Amino acid sequence: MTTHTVQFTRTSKPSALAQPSSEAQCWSLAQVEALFRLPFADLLYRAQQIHREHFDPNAVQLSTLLSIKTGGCPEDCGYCPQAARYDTSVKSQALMELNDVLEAARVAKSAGATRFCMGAAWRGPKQRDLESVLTMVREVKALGLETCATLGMLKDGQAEQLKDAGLDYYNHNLDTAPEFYDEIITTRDYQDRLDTLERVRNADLNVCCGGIVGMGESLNQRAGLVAQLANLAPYPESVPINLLVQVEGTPLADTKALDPLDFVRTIAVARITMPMARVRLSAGRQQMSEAVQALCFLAGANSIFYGDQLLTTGNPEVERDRVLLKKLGMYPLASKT
Ligand code: SAM
Ligand code: DTB
Ligand code: SF4
Repeated sequence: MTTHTVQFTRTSKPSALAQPSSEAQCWSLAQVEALFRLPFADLLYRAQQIHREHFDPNAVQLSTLLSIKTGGCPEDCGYCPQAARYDTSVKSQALMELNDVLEAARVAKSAGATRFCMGAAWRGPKQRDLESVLTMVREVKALGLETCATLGMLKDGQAEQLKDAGLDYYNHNLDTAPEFYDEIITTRDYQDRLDTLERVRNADLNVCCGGIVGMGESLNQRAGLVAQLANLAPYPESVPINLLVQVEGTPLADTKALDPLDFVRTIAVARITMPMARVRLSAGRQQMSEAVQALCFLAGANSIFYGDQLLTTGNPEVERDRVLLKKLGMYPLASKT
């Protein structure tokens, strides 16, 4: 009989982000890959145990997204419908007016979201644009919502300005493993992403950082992404795991679809390697059956994007999600205000 053994010990090694290395913990790629190769039931059992040690397994955190500036992006991320260079159906839209953002935030809050995430299709924010976003952050926060922003790469001092305005989380994804990265994006490198994450961490903002699976990466590369995330020191508070949304006109539109069970495995491995993080079942839910989503919750996902729209693509309707959560006996995490 074949036995599958996985060492759950974490060995000491310096981390990617500057941290006191003696304290830093590290997952080896082999350890993470071994988790992916566990029998499905053993993997989910392990993930469940860890999940239940740290969280109410029936509570799910709800974040609503709003694209505050859409399309026309100069970057070449191969998955993204907002890159100017790809011919997609996305219509560009300049930075939204404050009042329209606040109206969307009010709707999100009254639907039950606790966090509002504002996304902009920028390489990074110009100071003038950042100032408009700072006002949005202040006012969304004043509505009693947690605030999150994803604006691209940050320069020195910008994370501090966001923190001072009341931002709770900054989302910036590693997207994939370093070894696969160059096949997806060439206009910024992996180190640029790590640098922005370091700025976010140093400004005492919560880090929201995850990636996309189903882009044609190998199992080893999927493990490489999770190892990178888990070895950030400390690992992110929030980890969005996105399933590629295949959008016509993008280079990745015709990628072979990932086996849904491999997506569930990715959630489970993220849960095991980052026990206290909120692991978000992110993009790709509209294409996913309820049964697969239920498996993701069993695997340790405890957050979703909630609202009919992601940034430019669809998400399950609010009412459908309410029904799903009720069917599963799950409930939204309550707002703190
Ligand atoms: N422009 C900023 C940036 O790239 O940092 C912020 C917005 S960008 C759209 C945020 C994240 O959305 C990307 O890093 C990627 O992980 C995710 N994303 C974009 N298009 C996607 C797609 N088609 N499927 C799944 N995730 C996607
Ligand atoms: C994240 O990890 N996923 C979200 C959010 N962070 C910004 C974005 C998903 C975008 C899916 C494609 C779209 O709607 O444009
Ligand atoms: Fe631009 Fe962000 Fe899309 Fe990349 S993911 S093309 S940076 S909007």
